[in-house]
Parts: sequence; C-alpha cells; structure tokens
Amino acid sequence: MTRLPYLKLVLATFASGTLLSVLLLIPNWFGDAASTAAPEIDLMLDVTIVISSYIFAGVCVALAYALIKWRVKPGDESDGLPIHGNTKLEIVWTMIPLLIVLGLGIYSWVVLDDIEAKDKDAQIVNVYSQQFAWTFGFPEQGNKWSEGELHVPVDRQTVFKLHAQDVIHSFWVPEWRIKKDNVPGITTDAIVTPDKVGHFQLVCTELCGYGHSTMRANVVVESEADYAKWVKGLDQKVPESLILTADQALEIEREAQARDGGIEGSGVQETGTDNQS
Ligand SMILES: [Cu+2]
Repeated sequence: MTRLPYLKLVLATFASGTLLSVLLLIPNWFGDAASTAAPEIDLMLDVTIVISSYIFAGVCVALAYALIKWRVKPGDESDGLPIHGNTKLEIVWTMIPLLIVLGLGIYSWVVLDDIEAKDKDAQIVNVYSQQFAWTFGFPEQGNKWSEGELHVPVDRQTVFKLHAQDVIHSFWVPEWRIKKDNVPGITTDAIVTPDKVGHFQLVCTELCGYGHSTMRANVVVESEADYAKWVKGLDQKVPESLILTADQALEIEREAQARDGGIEGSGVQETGTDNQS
C-alpha cells in the first residue's frame, strides 16, 4: 500500500483554506453595526468562516487527490480493495468535528452570556407582533403604545419583551445583530444596547403569512432627552386584547370567567362575540 504524501496534502489544505478564508472575509456580510453586541457577534461569524474554510479545503484536497491518484486505468475491470474499515481513522474523524462543534458551542455560550447580561438601568419595552404589524408598549409610560414606530435611547440597555398574537414572528434589527422569535403563549426577551443614533428597520424574519415581507417597523435610536420627549407624547393605551394574548394562559382563564359569568348573569344565549378576540 502506498504511503500518502501527508506533508503535501496538509500544505495544500493550509494554502487553499487560507485563500478561501481571505476571500470570504472580504464581504461585509452584516452591514453597518449599531449595538454593543455587534463586534462580538461579527467576530464569532469570522471565526466560524475561517474554521469552515479550512474544513472545506481539507475535504476538497482529499477528494481531488483521490480522484487523480486512484482514477481507474483504461481497460481495468477489476474490483476495488475489500476494505472493512480503519478504527484509528474513524476515531480521528469523529473526534475532530466533535471538538470543533463543542468549542464553537462553548464560545457561543460565553458570547451570548455576555450579551444578555442585564444592566441595572435597563428599560423594558413590550413588543407585540401580529400578522403583519408591530406595535410597542412602553411600561415606564403606563404602557402607552406606538404603532409601527419604535423609539429607544442610545447607550442604554433595552429589554424587549416579545409577544406574538397569532403565529411565530421574529424580531430583528440587522444593525443590532440580535434576533429572537416571538412565540404565541410565551414571552421571550431580546436584550440590546444600541450604541449609534439613527434610523433603522425592524424586520420580521419568520415566514408568517402572505404579508410577511411587508412586516416592518421604523426604529429610531435617539438621545435620552429626545427619547423622553417622544415617550411623553404617546397618548394611546395598549388595547386590552393585545395585552391579554401576551399571556395566553391568563387570556383563556379570563375568557372562561367572562363567558360563564355572562351567561349566568344575563340569562341570554352566547352571541359569538368571542370571534372578535
Ligand atoms: Cu413575518
């Protein structure tokens, strides 16, 4: 059996992996950055790109070598060698991916932990999502609401409490990097510290129906003073139906109570007003 030219194969993998990494790191994949989480997440993406490039290069070099070296000779009709396996090789090609995946998993955990560390002066904003619109409630202002426009102060952590009224939606402002699903029946958190003033777009990134691609909202990041002024100007309360569906269990309980009480109390038949909720 011929010995493989290990050194050449390793060098070829290293050279093509490096070339691929450099090429893939040129595009600005995520665009502008506008939150404290962005540098960490972008670095993690770069690390993943580099690791993937070397793995891809290794696979291509091995494949190309095998194709050239063991290409069937013209007129050769014989069978290949009856190979049953190679325990050492199998251990190696199981352990390497395992270590890479575990390493990236631990790395992601550390990054996420850091990003989601809550600040003491964090403010809360309720985010209500439905086909195909976003509305926002500001608890510090009696949960007054804003439709289709979200304002947040710059350089202050905001915890977005995500609620879904119908199907799963997903909260994503590309410049903030953070993306989190809004799931009916539970409340999820997206924690962001915007660090750049400006106008951005909130995009729904979970296919939620025919109008999904239009499900956007304007995001304005502004100074603390401008934000305070804007929030004070809100005068509409979040409709009860939106708050109720934010906690499905509570809603079901209240509906049941209202229905029972209504029928017993008034002595009239149910008229199907439930359909409105
Ligand atoms: Cu959507």
